[in-house]
Amino acid sequence: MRASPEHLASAVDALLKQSELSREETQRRFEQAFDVDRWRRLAPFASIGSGRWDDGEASSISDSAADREKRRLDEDGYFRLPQVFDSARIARMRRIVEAVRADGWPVAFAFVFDDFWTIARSPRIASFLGKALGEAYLQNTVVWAHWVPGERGVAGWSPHEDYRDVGDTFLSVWIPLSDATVENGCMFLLPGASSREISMATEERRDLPPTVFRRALQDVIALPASAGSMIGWRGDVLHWGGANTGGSEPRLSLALEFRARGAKASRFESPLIDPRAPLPPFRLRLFAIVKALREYTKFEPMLTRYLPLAERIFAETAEASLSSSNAPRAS
Ligand SMILES: O=C(O)CCC(=O)C(=O)O
Repeated sequence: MRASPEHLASAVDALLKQSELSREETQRRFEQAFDVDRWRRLAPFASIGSGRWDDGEASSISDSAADREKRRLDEDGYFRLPQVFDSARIARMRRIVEAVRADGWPVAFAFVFDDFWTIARSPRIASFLGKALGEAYLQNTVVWAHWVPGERGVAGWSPHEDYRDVGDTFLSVWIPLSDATVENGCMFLLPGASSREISMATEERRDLPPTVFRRALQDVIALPASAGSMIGWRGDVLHWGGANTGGSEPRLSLALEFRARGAKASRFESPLIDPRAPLPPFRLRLFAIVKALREYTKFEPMLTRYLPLAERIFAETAEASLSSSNAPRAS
């Protein structure tokens, strides 16, 4: 006899529930999460709260590449900038992610370290983001780090849009810390009008006309990107992390989001932070990490085991999201 999809789904839910951290483990990790010195010992080569946020021109985007990619963003809703970041910096960030993972944390906890907040603050990156969103742009506090194991069949996040109807007031930025290839699950997207058509049909659970379906398949863009590149997309572009087709290297990456100043941001994005101001305080970093963790079990069900921990940290740090000094409030 074959199990029905409903049976399988509830069996998976039960297994995920069983894999939740024990109360003792949750308590231990809760205490460790707030122990800044412990994080520093975990990655002694990285800083937390160094107060230094301008890393000069440790990133490079030529004027011609910036112009070309701005045009692509305007026409197709995405951009791809190869080899933007200094390789030593990317290697250090990769080591942070590895250390965090080896210590049993979801890799997004790498965002307790300064590097993950300074990476998009160099003058070159700021200039590109300014072109894309207007000079006075802000960062929201939706951040994430990805580790897609180097095993056939494992995939990144399933197809989704980040925010619909936000036009050019929103930009997602995605930075690979290891080479993201077609074999190990690089990003894919569907640019332009096809994106909207497919998303609407999926949401309304309606069939797609075969012509639309075929055209969409042909329109898909693969975005292989070597470590230290920077790619990104507008809020209404359908995108997803590909499936590993046999690559043995894990795919490591991080994601940040930016907003035009004055844009109406969602509650989830709040608080917005000013990338020209000092780096977010430690508690706000923890808040951002667990805010995302609570939400992203929909893409990474294995995170469910950390939910009780995320809820406790979220409750403990919620006040940090209100008192963030440089935060213009989201509506
Ligand atoms: O890295 C992935 O698999 C998905 C990333 C993504 O979709 C996002 O950051 O919005």
